[in-house]
Formats: sequence, C-alpha cells, structure tokens
Amino acid sequence: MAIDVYWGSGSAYSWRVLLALEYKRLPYRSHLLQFSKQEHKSPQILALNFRGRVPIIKDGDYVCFESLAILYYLDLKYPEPPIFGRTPEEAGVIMRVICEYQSYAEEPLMKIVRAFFFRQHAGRRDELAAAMHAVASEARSIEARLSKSDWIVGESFSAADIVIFPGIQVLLRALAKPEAEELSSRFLPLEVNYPAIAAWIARVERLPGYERTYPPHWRADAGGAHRAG
Ligand SMILES: N[C@@H](CCC(=O)N[C@@H](CS)C(=O)NCC(=O)O)C(=O)O
Repeated sequence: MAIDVYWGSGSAYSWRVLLALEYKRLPYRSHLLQFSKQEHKSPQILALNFRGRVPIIKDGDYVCFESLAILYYLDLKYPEPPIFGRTPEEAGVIMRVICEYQSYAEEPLMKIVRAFFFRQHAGRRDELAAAMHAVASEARSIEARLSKSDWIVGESFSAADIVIFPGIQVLLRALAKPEAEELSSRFLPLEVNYPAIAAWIARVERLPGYERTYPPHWRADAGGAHRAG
C-alpha cells in the first residue's frame, strides 16, 4: 500500500522525507500542500499533526510527523536499503552527525534562509554575519568528512546526507538572492571554498528519483512569495 506524504515545496524538512522514500524505492502518494492557501492548517492536516506543520506521513492507519522521526520509522519498517547504517557503530555516528547538525548548524542556517526567503534581512547585517560565521564553521567539518568519503558517514548514502542535504540546498538558494550578495561572499563560491560539498551535491543529484524530490516551484518560477523560498 502506498504511503501518503503531506509536504510543501521548498520545505527542507519535507525534502528529507521524499529523499528517503525515493532512496528506499517505496511507493507513495504525494499530497503537495500550498502554504499560501494555508492548506497545512486545514482541519484534515491538523487532525494528523496538531502543529499544522509538514512533513507528515500516513502509512495505513499509522501517522508520523517530524522529519527525523519519519526517517527513523521508515528505516525500521522498510530496512532495505538502510539509512541508519548496518551496524550499531555506524548508526551511532550517523545519529551523532545529525545531532551535531541540529545542535550547531541548523538554527543559524535557517535564520539566514528565513531572512532572505521572507525578506526580513534589512537591518540585521551583524546578526546574519554571525549566523554565516557559525554555518561556515560547521560546513568546514562536513567538508572534512566529505574529503575522505563520498557520503557524510561511511560508504553509503545515509540519514546524515538526507538530513543535511536539503538544508544546504535551501541555504544556497537563499544566498543566491541578490540581497544576500554581501553575505554570500563569505561562503561562496562553493566549488572553491567547499569543493567536497559541491561534489557531494552533484552526487546526490545523480541518485535515482532525485528529480521527483526537487521543489517544484524552484523549477517553475523565480520563487513565489507564498511558498518557502
Ligand atoms: N521539526 C519539524 C519542522 C517542520 C517545519 O517547520 N515545517 C515547516 C515547513 S519547512 C512548516 O510546516 N511550517 C508551517 C508553519 O509553521 O505554519 C520537522 O523536522 O519536520
């Protein structure tokens, strides 16, 4: 039976779930919600997630939300190919790297992303520069990992790649906005400052099914104000 997936275009958290479903080649029914129409706050969605946030999955009668929880559920329910490693040691490192990303990189990264996606950057030069500094420092440790291996942990694509990849993509999308030019010069060009991350992005983009995970409105237009980014 296909898994129902409720998601939003340009939502980094939603992107994680689509990447996992495609990697595991699981059949799913896509429900793309329009943030502009507040579809994520409809009674139907609030019944699935009282917070009215996506992603959410429904697998038969089972409902799960919070992207990391969904990844974990999918891996236990549909173990092949695994995304949390094949050994306890590998699982520990994958989870550690995810925890490090969430503890030290995600907040400053999302601060930058929201500032430019929602045009809230004016008057926040120093605050955003400090956030960029923190992100750059975390990016260096990811760069170091990827200089030694094709994937962030071990020899296979894993939940660590799945969690971090959409975050980097939304950051790059935010930094590509003309208003972000000054800030982006501290981070870009990626190929020069973070060559291993740039090569890893290209590697993820070559995974089967990747195209289906790409935020549709990023392709369709230059970024509608009503969607994320
Ligand atoms: N921690 C959650 C974050 C989910 C989240 O913040 N989703 C955003 C889209 S990127 C959302 O639904 N926002 C709508 C809202 O907050 O009203 C997860 O990992 O799934």
